[in-house]
Amino acid sequence: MGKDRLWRRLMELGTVGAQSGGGVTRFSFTAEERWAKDLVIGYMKKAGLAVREDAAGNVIGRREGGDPSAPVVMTGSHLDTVPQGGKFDGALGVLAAIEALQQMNEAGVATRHPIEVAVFTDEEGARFGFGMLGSRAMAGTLRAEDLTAHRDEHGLTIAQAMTQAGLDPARIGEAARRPGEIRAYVELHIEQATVLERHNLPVGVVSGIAGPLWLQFRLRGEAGHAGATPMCGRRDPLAAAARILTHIYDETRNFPNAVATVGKIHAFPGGINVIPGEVAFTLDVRDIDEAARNALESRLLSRAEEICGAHGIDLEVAELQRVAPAPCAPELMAAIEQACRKLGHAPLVLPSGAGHDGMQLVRLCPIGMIFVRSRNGISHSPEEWTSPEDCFAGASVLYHTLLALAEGRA
Ligand code: HGY
Ligand code: MN
Ligand code: MN
Repeated sequence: MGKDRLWRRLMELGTVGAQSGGGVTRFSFTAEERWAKDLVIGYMKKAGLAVREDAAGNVIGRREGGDPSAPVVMTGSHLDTVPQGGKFDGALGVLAAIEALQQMNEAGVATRHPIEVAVFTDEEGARFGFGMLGSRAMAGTLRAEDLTAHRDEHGLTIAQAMTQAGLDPARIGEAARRPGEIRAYVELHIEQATVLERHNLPVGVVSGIAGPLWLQFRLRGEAGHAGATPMCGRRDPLAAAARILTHIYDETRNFPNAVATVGKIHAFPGGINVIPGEVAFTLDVRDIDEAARNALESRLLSRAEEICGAHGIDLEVAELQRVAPAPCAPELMAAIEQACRKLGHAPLVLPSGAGHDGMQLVRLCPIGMIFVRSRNGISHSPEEWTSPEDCFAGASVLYHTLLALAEGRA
C-alpha cells in the first residue's frame, strides 16, 4: 500500500476549496466540487480504473473482475464538504479506495467480482439542506420533488444547480442501480468522535449508522421598535425561540443515545434596534434507535407549540430530511474484523453518530463501514485531523476487506 501516495493525494485534494481560516468548503455542483472530482478522476485513471459519471453526477471508477456476471463490490465516499470543513471527511474514503485498487492493479491481483469506487454527489446536504443526493439516486430512493423542494441561499433549486453543472435532472433516474447488481458496499471514514482515541486504537468496525432527522422551524411574530415597544405585549419570536432551544437541549438529555443540534439560526429583518418579526432555525436530531428519535421529536414539537401559543407566535415546522438508522451487515462486519486481525488491530465495534451514504445503499445491498481515529474526535472543522499512520491503517483494512469480498471469500 502506498502510504506516501495516499497522504500526498489527501493533502493535494485538501487544497481544493481551501479557505483562509484553514477549513475546506466544497458545496455540491460548485466549481470547487467539480475541481475536486476532476482531480480524483485523474487519480482513478492513474490507478487503471475505467471512469464514468452517472446521471446524478456520481463519479464511478471500475476495476473489472474475472466473472463479468458477478455483482459489484462497491466502496467510496464523498468529496463535498460542510462549510469550513476538514480535509478527511469523505476524501479519505475516496482516496483510500482508489489506492487499494491501484495496489491490486500494480500487484496484478485477479478477483472474481468487479470493484467500483463511487464518489457520491452531495452527501453533506450543506448547500440545499437535503443530503445524500447521489446515493439516493443510485439506490432509487430519490423523488422528483426532492430536486425542486430545496433551495440554496441564492434561491437555486437542486435541479437548477444540476442544470448549471451540465446535468439533466430529468434523467437522474438513470443513476439507479438494480437490486442484485451490487454485492456489498464498504466505506472507510473518519470516526468524527473519540471512541477509538479513548481506546487508543487506529481503526474500528461500525455496527450501525444513526438516522438524521432535519427540521426547519419558522416562528412569526411582530416586528417593532426596540426602544419604544414595552416588553409586555411584544410578540417577539426570538423570546419564544430561546425557550424552545432551552427545552431542546434539556429534553434531549432524557434520551441517552440521542443528539440534537441547532446549527443555523436567523432573526429577520436583523436590525440591532428592531424586534425581529420572524426567526428561523434548523434542528438536526439523531438516534441509533428510530423509535427513541421519533419520541424525542414529538416531545420537542408539542412543547414548541405550547411555547408559541403562550407567546402569540405562529409556528411552522418543515421536514427537510428524515433518514432511518441503518444497521451494518454482520457478514461484512466479520470480514472487516478479519482484516483488522490480519493487520494486528483489535477489532473494536462501534456505532456511527454521523450519517453516511451507506444509509441509502442499504436498500440495494449489505453495507459495512470502517472507521479510523479522529484526533480529539473533531470533525466538520478545520481542526479535523487523522494521522498518516491511521489513514494508512484504515486503507489497509479496506484493501483486505475488498479483496476478500471480490475474491468471493467473504
Ligand atoms: O451530517 C452528517 O452526519 C454527515 O456528515 N453528512
Ligand atoms: Mn460530514
Ligand atoms: Mn462524511
